[in-house]
Amino acid sequence: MSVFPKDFLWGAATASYQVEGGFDADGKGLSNWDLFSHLPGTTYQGTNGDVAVDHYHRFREDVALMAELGMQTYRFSISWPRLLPQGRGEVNEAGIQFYSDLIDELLRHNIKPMITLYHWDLPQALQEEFGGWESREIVDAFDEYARLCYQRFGDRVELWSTFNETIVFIGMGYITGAHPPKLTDPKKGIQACHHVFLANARAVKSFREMKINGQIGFVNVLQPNDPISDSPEDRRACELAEGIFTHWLYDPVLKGEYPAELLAMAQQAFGVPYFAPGDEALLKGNIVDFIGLNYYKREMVAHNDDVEGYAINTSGQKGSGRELGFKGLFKLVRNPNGVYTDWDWEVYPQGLTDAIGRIVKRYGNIPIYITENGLGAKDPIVEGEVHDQPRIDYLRDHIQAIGAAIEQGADVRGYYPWSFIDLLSWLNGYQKQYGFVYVDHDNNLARKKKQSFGWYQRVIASHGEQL
Ligand code: BGP
Repeated sequence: MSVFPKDFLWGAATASYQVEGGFDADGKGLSNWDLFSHLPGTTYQGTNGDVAVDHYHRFREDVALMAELGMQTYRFSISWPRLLPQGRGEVNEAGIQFYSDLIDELLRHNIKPMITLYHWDLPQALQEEFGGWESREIVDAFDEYARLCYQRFGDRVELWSTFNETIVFIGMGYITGAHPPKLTDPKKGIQACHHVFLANARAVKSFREMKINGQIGFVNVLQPNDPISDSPEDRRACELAEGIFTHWLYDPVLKGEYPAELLAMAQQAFGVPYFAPGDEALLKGNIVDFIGLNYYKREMVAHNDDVEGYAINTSGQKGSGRELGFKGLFKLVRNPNGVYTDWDWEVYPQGLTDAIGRIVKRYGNIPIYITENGLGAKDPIVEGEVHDQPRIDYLRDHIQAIGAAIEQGADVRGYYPWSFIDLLSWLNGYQKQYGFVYVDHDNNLARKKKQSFGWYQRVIASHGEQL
């Protein structure tokens, strides 16, 4: 008998900027990514999402493929500037219509939508007006946008999440500078992150005030960190990494407060986060209903007296990146016994079971959705067929790891592999493929089912028994 609960949902995920295209279609405003990706040297070979895989114009064909795959749920994000070209104020009805049609099409095929409100494409107008996440004004603007979405789609959509992976858009936007707004300013980053938590809390509050019939959650990176040795220095470094990468991002949305020791460290070193009157109560009073976990890899951690900075492998040439280090705090190091992808990500399914266990231990038995998980690879085409056996192996092992977590008592309610279709990888172009569906960029973006498509179809049909 299947270890997956009867109403466990099988799905897949995407995000607006990575699939939609139509960057200026039908009144859409520009996002921060529409500009950033056109700056020289920011993305792999200058790739961008202007056209992406044209899901904006082909969503009916894509939903038909989702239905054929047997998907029971689909996680996608809404492009904020498609609905509100200036970030607030005037509504673009054509943008509303697109998502409304997409939702109807999904429901017609019995596919439950899961909406992500913010998957990194900020209206550029708000970046220019007040510095985007750096300003407290963003909290009102986000709430206005969230309310608009609840009002227009809340009658048909039950599963919502406010943010995707705050550590990435804040960490890379404000600390490493690899995402917009391209800053390396931890002080601004920590305060911007605080505004994200406030915006989340306000949007959760509005969701409840408007009595939307559903659940609202927050999606985080799930990255288990393990010390490279048993030495007290490495263990301490690992605790710090776990604190910064995990507790800093999860505590405010699941406990309504920051981890105390780290909060004191940040306020001493940078004088932030600054709390205005009411912030504490807002965070405390608006805990999310579920947590979404995006799992790709674990990291090994060592104490660090020398390394500062890092280099990202965006080419898929093994070993071309350099692991992240914060001098005096910790560094990420390669596991000598580890198996790595071509982008130098460790493949470690056991880490998913372990990390879910750690979440349950710290936050209790909260509802969990695995909102992303997948293998980025260059899939070979052999005699016209897209062969992606390594992806099948990766997903099978991770589904088993979820099964193990469920057997240990975790309340995991659904699985959304990344991604439904090959799409734009933010910094790695179209060469880093994740999908069940291949897109032929040399043939009018024609869709083609991969080997993994038939495999996942059987997984869903057997409710996870036929792996
Ligand atoms: C997550 C993002 C996704 C997706 C995925 C794969 O961090 O939420 O949007 O891009 O990672 O990452 P990448 O495309 O860098 O391989």
